[in-house]
Amino acid sequence: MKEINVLVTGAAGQISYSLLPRLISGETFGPNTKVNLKLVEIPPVLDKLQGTVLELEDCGFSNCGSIMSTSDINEAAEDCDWALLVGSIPRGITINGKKIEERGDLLHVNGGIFTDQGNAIGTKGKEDAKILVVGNPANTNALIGKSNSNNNSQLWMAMTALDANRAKAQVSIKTNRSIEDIKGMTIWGNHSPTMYPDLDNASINGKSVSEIINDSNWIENDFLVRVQQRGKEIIDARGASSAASAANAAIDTVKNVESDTEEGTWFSAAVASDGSYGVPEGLIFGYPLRTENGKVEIVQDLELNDYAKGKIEITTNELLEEKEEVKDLIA
Ligand code: NAX
Repeated sequence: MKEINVLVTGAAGQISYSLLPRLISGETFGPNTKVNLKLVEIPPVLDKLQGTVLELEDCGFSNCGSIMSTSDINEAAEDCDWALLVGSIPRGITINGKKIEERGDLLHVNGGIFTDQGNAIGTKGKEDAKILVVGNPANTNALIGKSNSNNNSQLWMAMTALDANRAKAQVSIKTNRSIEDIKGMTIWGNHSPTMYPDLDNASINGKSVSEIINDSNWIENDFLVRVQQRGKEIIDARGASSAASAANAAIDTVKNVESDTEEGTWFSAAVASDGSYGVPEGLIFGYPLRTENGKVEIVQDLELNDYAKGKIEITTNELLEEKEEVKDLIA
């Protein structure tokens, strides 16, 4: 059996509770791959993490290899093939007597985590390691991590698959078509309320979803707002942020990167811009992506009308502002 090493931070958190079993069940990396888990938590939470480890053992999955729990990112990063960076500090927590509420403070507190993680993964991870940042603010955390990794052969991504899945779910309900029929859903830009879910370029049976729906009022005022605010809708209803659906989206992203993309479609994740679609180089930006011969590439030449370009400009500007706020953390 092939073996791979998967690092997961925030391993005792609620997303990881849904995520970890699916990494070792054979579903994500296939039935012929043994998965060694390298689980990272902050020291006060290591005991709680042990409870999760006991449960993982009790699942008895035959694809489960070794399980390491540690608070040392350097130890965990050794030879990792994948790093799923879920851990982060939530808004509202008090650190050194200061309540972390402002976006700038949150960017700094979490950004600080990603300097060390980026450095550890860049120096100790495999040369072709893939990194998916889930912890918010995901795009800017990935920007900090990638720059501190000092390693251009690894692939850094931030997760927008949950937003794409949310967009597909709304389209499926609206059009009464199954999720599998909806192809090429792009989330442009930041994983934040400025993201732009693109129905012009998404399709059902080769026809544009926005043409099928043919109701710009619904698209602009219901659909867009619902997808952009879905995280809040879930927190209001559940009293906690999305967990099962976030874990599912992380699994989707790993699968999308691990196998070549079928013809006529693409998937969504944020990667470092190479200047495509006029986005400043280096920003970690939500794009349409395809995996071809094991390599992830940005889909080129999608048509964008003025409305879409305006939305993309807003989300680009937000990412530039975030970058400016953490410039001291970027290597
Ligand atoms: P939880 O608070 O349940 O878990 C986070 C865990 O991270 C905690 O156990 C904490 O101890 C740990 N942690 C904090 N600092 C760490 C560090 N330096 N190293 C390792 N672990 C550390 O949050 P959960 O609901 O699991 O959400 C995790 C993150 O995902 C949050 O930032 C959340 O905002 C983000 N999300 C991102 C989504 C996306 O689509 N990109 C959607 C879901 C989710 O909101």
